[in-house]
Amino acid sequence: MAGQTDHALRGNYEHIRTDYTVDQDWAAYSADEHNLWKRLYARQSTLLPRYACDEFLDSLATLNFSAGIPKFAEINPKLKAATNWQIVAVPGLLPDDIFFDHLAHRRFPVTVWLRNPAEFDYIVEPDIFHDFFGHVPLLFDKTFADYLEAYGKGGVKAKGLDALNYLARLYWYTVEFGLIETSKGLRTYGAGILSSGGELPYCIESTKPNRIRFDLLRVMQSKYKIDTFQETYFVIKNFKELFDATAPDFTPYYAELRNRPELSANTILPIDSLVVV
Ligand code: HBI
Ligand code: FE
Repeated sequence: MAGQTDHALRGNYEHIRTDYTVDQDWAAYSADEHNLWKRLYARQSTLLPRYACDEFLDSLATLNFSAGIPKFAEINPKLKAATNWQIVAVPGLLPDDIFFDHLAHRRFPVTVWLRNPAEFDYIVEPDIFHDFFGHVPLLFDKTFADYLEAYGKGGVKAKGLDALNYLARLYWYTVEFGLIETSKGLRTYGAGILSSGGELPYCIESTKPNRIRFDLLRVMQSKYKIDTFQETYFVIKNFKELFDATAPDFTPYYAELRNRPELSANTILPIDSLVVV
């Protein structure tokens, strides 16, 4: 989930280590919280087969955390064996540079607190359901995992080049809200969608949003909405397309982007290649 401003964050940042990690106090989760997790998981599971990409579904099928809030320590050995990633417990949103540094070292920050029942359908800040259910299954996919590490390394560099806003857009339109073409039609791989009830059908079936084929600079010049369904989705052919896009050094891209106008979230350019549902 994209970073918000630092004030009034929900998490408890009192006991953070220098890298902002904390311990997951699994015993502290209440029965009600485990039950809310179960309900969230069950609701998403009814929707996933029609809208999630196979890489997500296949990975989810090998994991077993439908019964309640998972223990990070239990999933980490499996994740390490699969793609040498680890999840680290954090109190919530992190400063961009800390976040990027974790990704650059194949550590994915997962929030430890769970939303309250009134937020069953929508939450502004990433909670453990968004982070774990939405993001963790794809960390088991080698190509996607490599993309995330490359993204993190790019972010560490972007900080110095004052280009974080461009990278935040790339994260938003891929990792959070990306669509992918498959032999079965359009599917999503975006964590912000996969962990959301309403946006899963919307992103694939609604005629309202634009769906534009992925183009790196086009994505990085496009603003996004944080509190409504997306007005535009970008569509990739496969994860290798994402990984290859992050291979070059981005410095010249940032120079080019500074000469381009920022685009509103619902812009369509004549050069855009549209995907029609
Ligand atoms: N912190 N914990 C956490 N999770 C995120 O997804 C996250 C973040 N900080 C910043 C951020 N995402 C985005 O702005 C990235 O594009 C940097
Ligand atoms: Fe997220």
